[in-house]
Amino acid sequence: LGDEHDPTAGKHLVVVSNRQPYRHEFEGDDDEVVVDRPTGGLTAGLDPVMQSAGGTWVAWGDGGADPQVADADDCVAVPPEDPAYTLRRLWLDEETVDGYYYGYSNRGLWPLCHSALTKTRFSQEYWERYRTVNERFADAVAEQCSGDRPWVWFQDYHLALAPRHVRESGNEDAVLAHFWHIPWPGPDVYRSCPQREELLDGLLANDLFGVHIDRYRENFLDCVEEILPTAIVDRQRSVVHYEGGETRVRSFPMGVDADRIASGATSDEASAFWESFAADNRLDGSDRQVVLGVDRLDYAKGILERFDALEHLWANNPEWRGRFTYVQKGSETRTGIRDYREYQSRIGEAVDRLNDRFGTDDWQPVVALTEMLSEPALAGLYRNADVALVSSIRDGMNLVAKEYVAAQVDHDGVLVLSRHAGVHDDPVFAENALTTDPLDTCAFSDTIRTALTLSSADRSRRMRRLRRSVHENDLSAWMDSVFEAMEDIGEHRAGATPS
Ligand code: GDG
Repeated sequence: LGDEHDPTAGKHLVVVSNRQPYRHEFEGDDDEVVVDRPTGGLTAGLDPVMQSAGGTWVAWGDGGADPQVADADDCVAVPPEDPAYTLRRLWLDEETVDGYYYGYSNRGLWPLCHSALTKTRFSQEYWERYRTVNERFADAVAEQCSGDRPWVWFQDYHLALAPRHVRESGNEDAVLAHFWHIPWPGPDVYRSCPQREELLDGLLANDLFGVHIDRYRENFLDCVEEILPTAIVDRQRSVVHYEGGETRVRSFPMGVDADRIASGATSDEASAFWESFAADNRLDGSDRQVVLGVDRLDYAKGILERFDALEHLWANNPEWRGRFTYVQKGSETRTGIRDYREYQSRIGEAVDRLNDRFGTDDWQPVVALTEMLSEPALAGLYRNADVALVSSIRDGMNLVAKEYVAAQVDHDGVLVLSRHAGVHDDPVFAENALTTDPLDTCAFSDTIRTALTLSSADRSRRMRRLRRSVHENDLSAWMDSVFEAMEDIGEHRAGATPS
């Protein structure tokens, strides 16, 4: 956080998220407890804040299906070697996880918010589970709320109902904030949700509701206006008055830990990873370029559309065969859901198809990398990629785009960016990345060719502007702006009701 003022100082902070920052597992014959550390993004960024502020992090114990783990204490002090805050775990059985996580959250809300209505399933059973889990989260939060005006910060779409329960369990004074990491759709899409009123009712118990960009903020206000007749929307202040409360709706474009990524990119581990990867895939010692995609294998990321564009490029421009290799770093995700299993197997088929169709004795067009990489290894991959493709059909922000930029310490890479990723709403990205529409195969393929032929001066000019912006608007600046908004709400409330 900023040097001069730390808004979290002296606050009792409760962070609530589906995933936990530290995962405790039993290993070996003597059941030694091994602790997984937070990696990347929000969890790694918030962990030091929690370590200095103290407080509690409430999360799903993930691993609770294992009876050994389920017997573990609900609360554990973390980090293990120097305990600074409490991790409160909720143990969820398999049926609950199926309904709350795979069901309502990821077959209902995820496709709804990504406007993928044909993939959206809402069942009464999913909804019941989602409600119950949200109540359990809220109870755990309420137990942890102490002191004067505690701060509670909810993360994401798994927890839309919890704020209302926390508010109603005697926490009128708590400052409740929520950050929604995925898009918020317009009313035309949102009204397809059978529980459209209940979800908004839950979220409007927050004092602050944050999304990545103004477009989602406007969509949210449009939905409230259409769906909750008793809510009053003040467009000028971007505030909703509802059920006696006031919710400020704000956009906070999330950033990445740019310094950490840049130092990862120049580390020995990054070079060692890259050297061996390049040697294994015949990328070293040649002028063959590298085009990279890094994604969870999710239909919202437009990965199949990317393969269509690559196939179009190599089919129609044979002179480009052998001149670049496409590396797909992909992590399996949500494999408990059929749509995901099918999507992931279609990606495998596309990789084989392109390699069979265009591959030669000394060139493999597509390299699929499925292992989870360490942060420095990933940064090494980003640094050495001449072009990165981000082709989301819809995406809340897309941190991969920002990480690629942060790792470009040599300023010679080009970012090809879908106009449908939240990050594209940032004018610096819109102007300095090459914009593409993943659904327009022909144009997408042309944009990839343009990226591969951009002059070195143009690459450098664009990348320098992007890097400046990614450093100025990094993860800690993002957290600062959320905490400052919470502080303002707390002060406003203190002024209104002196304690
Ligand atoms: C949601 C929203 C929003 C991937 N492979 C490895 C690895 N990763 C990391 C990347 C990046 C993260 O996964 C993916 O983040 P994204 O932002 O691209 O996407 P989602 O997972 O869908 O995240 C999204 C985000 O929330 C934040 O609000 O931007 O729109 O959908 O950080 O680095 N990390 C490591 N090894 C890998 O192999 N270490």
